[in-house]
Amino acid sequence: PVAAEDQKFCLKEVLDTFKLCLSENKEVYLEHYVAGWRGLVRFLNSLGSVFGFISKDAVKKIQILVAFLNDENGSQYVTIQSMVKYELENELVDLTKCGKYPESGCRTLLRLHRALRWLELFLERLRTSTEDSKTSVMCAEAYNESLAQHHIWMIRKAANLSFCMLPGRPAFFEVMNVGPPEQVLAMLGEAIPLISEVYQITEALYAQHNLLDLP
Ligand code: 1Q0
Repeated sequence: PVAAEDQKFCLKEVLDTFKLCLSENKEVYLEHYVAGWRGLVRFLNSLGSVFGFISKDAVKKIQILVAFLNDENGSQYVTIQSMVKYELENELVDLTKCGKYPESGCRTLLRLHRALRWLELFLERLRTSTEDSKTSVMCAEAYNESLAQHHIWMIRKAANLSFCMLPGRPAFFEVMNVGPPEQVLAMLGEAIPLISEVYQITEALYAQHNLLDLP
């Protein structure tokens, strides 16, 4: 059998997964959130092994969250909201410095949450780009505006180096596997507001509970 990470990427599938993330009362389902990231990792893997250090970290974080979901307390992890409530009430989060819970659901999800902001910024640049725009520049700008602020110098350096290896815009659109560029742009127009809403809801939740700087 082919591992999920090796299946051919299709942007539409990832979009559909992020659509499933939001419940009626605007809670975020962890299962679908994680599935969305799995799809993105699949895309990243199809771009080549230079991005291996990025996808490895993402996979590790996905696995930590999936383990919580499959654990006996899995029902507490159905939504990000219930996870935050459960972990805080049971003091399962290191709030100020690393201690007993270096891999809490809250701190692990925060890393992916910050990366989601990068994704939103990057996709917005892609959507408004022109034929001669450089994916590497768009990616670096989005990164430096968001995720980079949370990374140590060495990671920033490695990340910015790897961006130079991104395929150009036409090849990039090709890998998305959506169809001609017009369709890619339309799909992005649909995806970005969704991703943005999931981001905003999580951001507000984390801000409300003072969790935006978890070590
Ligand atoms: C397309 C190029 C992808 C560029 C991804 C930008 C993010 C760069 C991040 C590089 C850092 C990775 C190394 C590990 C960092 C960790 O130290 C850090 C913090 O965790 P911790 O435990 O040390 O406190 N981890 C993170 O910040 C998490 C980073 C997760 C990044 C997940 C990126 C998944 C990539 C997806 C590709 C999407 C392509 C978009 C186009 C598709 C259209 C929908």
